[in-house]
Amino acid sequence: MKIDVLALFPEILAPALQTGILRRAQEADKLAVNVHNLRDWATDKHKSVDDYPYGGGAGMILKPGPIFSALADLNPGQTAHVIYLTPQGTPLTQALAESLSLETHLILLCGRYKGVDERVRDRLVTTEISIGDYVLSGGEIAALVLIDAIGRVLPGALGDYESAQVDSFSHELLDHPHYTRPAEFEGMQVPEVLLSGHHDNIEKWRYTEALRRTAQRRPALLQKLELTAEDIAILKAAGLTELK
Ligand code: 6GU
Repeated sequence: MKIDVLALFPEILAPALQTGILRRAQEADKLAVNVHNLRDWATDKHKSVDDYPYGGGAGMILKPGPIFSALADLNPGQTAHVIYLTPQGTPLTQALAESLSLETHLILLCGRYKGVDERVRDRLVTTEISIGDYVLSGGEIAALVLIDAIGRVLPGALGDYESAQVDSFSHELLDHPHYTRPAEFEGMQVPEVLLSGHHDNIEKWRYTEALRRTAQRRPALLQKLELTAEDIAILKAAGLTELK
C-alpha cells in the first residue's frame, strides 16, 4: 500500500507517521507514506496556492492549477484512488477503512480554508471522506485519522490485529471492560469470572458486557444488528428492555 498525502501543512503528519503501528507498518514495507507540500507545485514567485472566491465572500479557495500539476506528477497513470478529505464526504467507518486497505495506491488531498476549486472534485477526486460531523481547520488531521485506521488493518501490519479478531463480536459491538493486575485495587475487585480460568464463562461475560455497553451508549449501533433470541434474553436479564 502506497499513500501520497498532498497538504499545505505536511509537518502535522510527520510525528504520528513515525510512531507506533504506523512506523512499524512502514518499516515492514507493508506501507509507504509520502507527504508532499502543495506549495511545491505553485508556479508564481510568491508560491501562492489559494485565491479569492468568484462571486465574493469570506475565505480563500485552493486554486486548481497546483493541485492538477501535483496529481499529474503523483498519479501519471491515473490508477490511484484519489480521496479528498472534507466534512461533506462519506462518513468514515471501520468497513470503509477495511475496504480502502485493499487498495494499492491512495492519494489523500487535504483541504484548507474554504476548500478546493470545484473542478478539482469534478475531474480528479475518486472519493470524498469526512471523519465526523464537526469542522476541522484543515484536512491534515483527518488524513492522519484515515491513515491510522487503514494502517492498523493492513494484513501483517499489526500483531494485535489478528488477536483483535479473536473476539468474534469485536467489530459490531463496543468493547467489553478490561482489567489487569492487581486483582484488588483501592478496594475495587476484578470481576470473579475473569479470575476463574473458565474460558467459556469468560467469553460469555465479555459478550454480555459488550452487548450491555452498546445498548447503553450506542443504541443505534445495536439497532442495525440482527440480534438473536439469546442476545435479547441477555439484554433483558441485564435490565435493558427498550430495545427489541
Ligand atoms: Cl475530512 N476535513 C475537515 N476540514 N473537517 C472535517 C473533516 C474533514 N471531517 C470532519 N470534519
